[in-house]
Amino acid sequence: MKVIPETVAIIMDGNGRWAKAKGLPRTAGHKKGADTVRTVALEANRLGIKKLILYAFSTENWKRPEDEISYLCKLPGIFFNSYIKDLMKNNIRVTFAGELERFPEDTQKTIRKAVEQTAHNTGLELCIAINYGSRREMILAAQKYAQEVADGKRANDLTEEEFSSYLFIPEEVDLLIRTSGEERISNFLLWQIAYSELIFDPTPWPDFDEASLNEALEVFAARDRRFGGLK
Ligand code: V0D
Repeated sequence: MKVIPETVAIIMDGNGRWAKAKGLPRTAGHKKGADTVRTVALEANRLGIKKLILYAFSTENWKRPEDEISYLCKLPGIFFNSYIKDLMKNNIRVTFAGELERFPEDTQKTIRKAVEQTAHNTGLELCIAINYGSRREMILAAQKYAQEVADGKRANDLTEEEFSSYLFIPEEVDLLIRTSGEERISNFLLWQIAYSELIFDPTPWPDFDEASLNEALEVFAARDRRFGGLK
């Protein structure tokens, strides 16, 4: 049993609700939510977590009002201008998972630049899932595998481990946290959470902090992880 999980994923829910409760526009919730990304990434890095996967934008989010989408597309830039120094100083590496191509060219550029600038950092991997959907991820993996088979690859020996390598995110997730009280997975990491501990925290994402993360890690450490077998 790992006391500190290697891979932690978080569904960062509740930004809009947090803003509404304060009489602010939803975008204010997203901005505060981006500050929380920094806070939680620094704490995860300090604790020795290897990979933190954050669900920032789903394939469903394109249905939101245009002005909200346009603000969300600016957030990677706002985030990096504010925090690239902190990320470098703390040896944090940024990666992303999802289909970047649907974002505006300048948003894509900003994200690629952040990935490049932090590529040699050896601390926490901060993986931002944007325009990500788990079923879509599995379809793309199957298509890529099928293409390789069509090109002559042997097809009769696909293992779980090999299939994982075709996904955006190949790692098993040890702990999945969803903030703001909803108890659903919402098409996030369906393959990767096969043996995860799941924690639903009522705190809206903008109010989540170091203490909230440490509380979740305590619950994680206290649970039996039996993998469906004997201890
Ligand atoms: C809004 C709360 C950081 C959830 C967090 C494009 C939703 C703040 C990024 C980010 C978003 C993205 C890519 C990257 C580095 C940072 C981000 C989006 C939304 C949607 F390489 N926060 N953040 N991206 N929110």
